[in-house]
Amino acid sequence: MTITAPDSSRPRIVIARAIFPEVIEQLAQHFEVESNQADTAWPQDEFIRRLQGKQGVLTTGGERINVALLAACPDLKICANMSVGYNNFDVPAMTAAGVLATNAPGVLTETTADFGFALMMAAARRVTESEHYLRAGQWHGWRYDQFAGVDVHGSTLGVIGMGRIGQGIARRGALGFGMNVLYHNRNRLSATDEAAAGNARYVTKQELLQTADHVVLVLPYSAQTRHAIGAPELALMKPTATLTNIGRGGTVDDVALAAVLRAGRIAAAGLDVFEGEPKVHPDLLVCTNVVLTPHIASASLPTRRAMADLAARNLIAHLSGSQPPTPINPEVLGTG
Ligand code: 8YV
Repeated sequence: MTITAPDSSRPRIVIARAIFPEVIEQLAQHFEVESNQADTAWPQDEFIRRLQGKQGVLTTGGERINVALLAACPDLKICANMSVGYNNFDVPAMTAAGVLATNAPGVLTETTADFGFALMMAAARRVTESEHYLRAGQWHGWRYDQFAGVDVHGSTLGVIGMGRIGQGIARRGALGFGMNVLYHNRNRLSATDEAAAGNARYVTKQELLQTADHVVLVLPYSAQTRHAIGAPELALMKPTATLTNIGRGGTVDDVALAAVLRAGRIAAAGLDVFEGEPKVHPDLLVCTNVVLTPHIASASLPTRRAMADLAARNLIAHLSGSQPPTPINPEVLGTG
């Protein structure tokens, strides 16, 4: 839908998915806006067609910006992701084409860390499994070991992927639940950041997997992190441990995970992201000891609004020649 009468002097942008009407109104004050408020997923060829002749696009994290799209859309100057993850962007190709990539870091950290903690606790204490049992009318009385789970307080938390969100989870664990915090990351944090993250201790991935009672993954997806947790890694975990993933689908081998869950080789898992989502592997769907949520870790209304606002600020700044707040490839700035 076109929001305003076309005015060829204003930059033209596409909003790839439904977002807050107030944010669209704000963007329409600056741009000719074509917006997918119907929210039906555009196939890639239609997405490309709609981006032709446009200078900007607001993406939500799922739309692919690749070499073919960039070649077909030479007017494009900026792709603003309304997400912190940006594995939907081919950043080197965007840089080569002089197209700015921006994401939405910071504004979703605490909300996403809250959810990671909730998912971990739900897995450890069997919250959804026991609720399904109750709703199915199967609850006929108390029993000493009914839905007995594993403790969170005082246990060892292992965070793999210690960016802002990972550090937020570590803080929650240490300060709120007296957890001993281990982490593994591409780079070791500074001593100050380790102290702020609950005196987190940097360990190898192997030590973390062997020692942690609750492993939480907050990894971005890349060729390097694909199946970072597969059968060999799962085999290292304690039989009483839980695994929670709020990073990206594909960092865990879902088939291998379903196999260890079914076998009771680990206690439970909590997954907000999946390989090939929104499809979820059928082996996971039949496991009772996994909590499954539809990629909602950042989904509080104020946070989603802040993410959309930040994407809009990036579009407005870049297309009006000012400094965008959160560039991914700042080397593009000043070259056009
Ligand atoms: C988004 C996310 O909602 O920011 C991210 O990286 O995973 C979520 O907060 C998601 O990317 C939307 O596709």
